Amino acid sequence: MDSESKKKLSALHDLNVFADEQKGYLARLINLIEDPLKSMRIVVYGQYNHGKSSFLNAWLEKDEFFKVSDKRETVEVQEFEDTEEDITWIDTPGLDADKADTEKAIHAVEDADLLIMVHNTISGELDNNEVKFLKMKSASVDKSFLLLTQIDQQSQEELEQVRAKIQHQIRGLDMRVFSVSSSYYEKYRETGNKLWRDSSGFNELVPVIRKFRNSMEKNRKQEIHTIAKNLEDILRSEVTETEKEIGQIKQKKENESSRIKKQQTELLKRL
Ligand SMILES: Nc1nc2c(ncn2[C@@H]2O[C@H](COP(=O)(O)OP(=O)(O)OP(=O)(O)O)[C@@H](O)[C@H]2O)c(=O)[nH]1
Ligand SMILES: [Mg+2]
Repeated sequence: MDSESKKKLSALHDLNVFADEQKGYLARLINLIEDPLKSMRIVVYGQYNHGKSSFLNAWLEKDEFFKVSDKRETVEVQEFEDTEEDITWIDTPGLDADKADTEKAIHAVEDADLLIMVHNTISGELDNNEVKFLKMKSASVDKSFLLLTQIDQQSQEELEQVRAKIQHQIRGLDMRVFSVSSSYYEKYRETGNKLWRDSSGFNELVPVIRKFRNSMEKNRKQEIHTIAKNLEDILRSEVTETEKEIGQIKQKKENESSRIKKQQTELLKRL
C-alpha cells in the first residue's frame, strides 16, 4: 500500500464515525493491506487461568516459553513465531480480570487470522461475556473456534454434560469445538507413550490448523473484502444522514429568511 492510501485509510480513524469495534476492523484492514504475506496469526484468548499459556507450551513443545501459574499470570501479549510452519502464535492476558489486560487482549484479537477461545471445562458452561465475545467475533468473518481445556480433570460423563450445555449456548454460530488436555500432551512428551498424545485431543487439531494455514491467503482476501464493504456501508449511511441534516438546515434557513422578509414588508407598509 502506498503512503498516500495509508494516510487516507488512517484518516478514517479520526472521523468519529466508527465505533470502537469498527475501528478494530479498520486497523485489521490496514494491517492486511500493508503486509499481506506476513505469517498466519493465531491468537489464543479467553479468561484468566483457563490454560491458554499451558496449551501453547504443549502445542509448541516448549518448556515454559509462555509463563504458567495457578493464578492470574500473563499480563502482556506475547508472540512466538514458528518459522517452520509459518505461523505466529499469540498468547494474551486473561479477559475480565483487569481492564488494561482485557484491552491488550482485545487489541491482539483484532489482528488475528484464527482465533482460539480457551475455556476450562471444570468451570462449567461459558459465562455471558465469553458468549458475547464469541458472537461478536464470529459475526463478520468465520475464523474462530472454541478450545475446551483441562479435560483430564473430568470424567467422560461430566465432560459430555458441559459440552452439551456449551453447544446449546453457541447454537446458531456454526463454531467448531475441540477438547484438549495440555497435561496429557506434556505426559506424552515426557514418556513418549503415544496413548497420552491420543488422549490429549491434540491429534484432532493438527489438520484443522493446517487447513486454516493453507487457506489463509483466500481467507485474508475475503476478510479484506468483507471489512471494506462493511466500512463502506457505514460511511455511505453517514453521508446520507449528513445530507439529510444539510437539507434540514437549508430548509430552516429558507423558512427563517422568508419570515424576516415578511416582517420587513410589514414594517415598510407601516412607515
Ligand atoms: N490438569 C490440568 N491443568 C492445566 C491444564 N492446562 C492448564 N492447567 C493448569 O491451569 C493453571 C492455569 O494455566 P495457565 O496456562 O497459566 O492459564 P492462562 O489461561 O494462561 O492464565 P492467565 O495467563 O492468567 O490468563 C495452571 O496451574 C496450569 O498448570 C490441563 O490441561 N490440565
Ligand atoms: Mg497465560
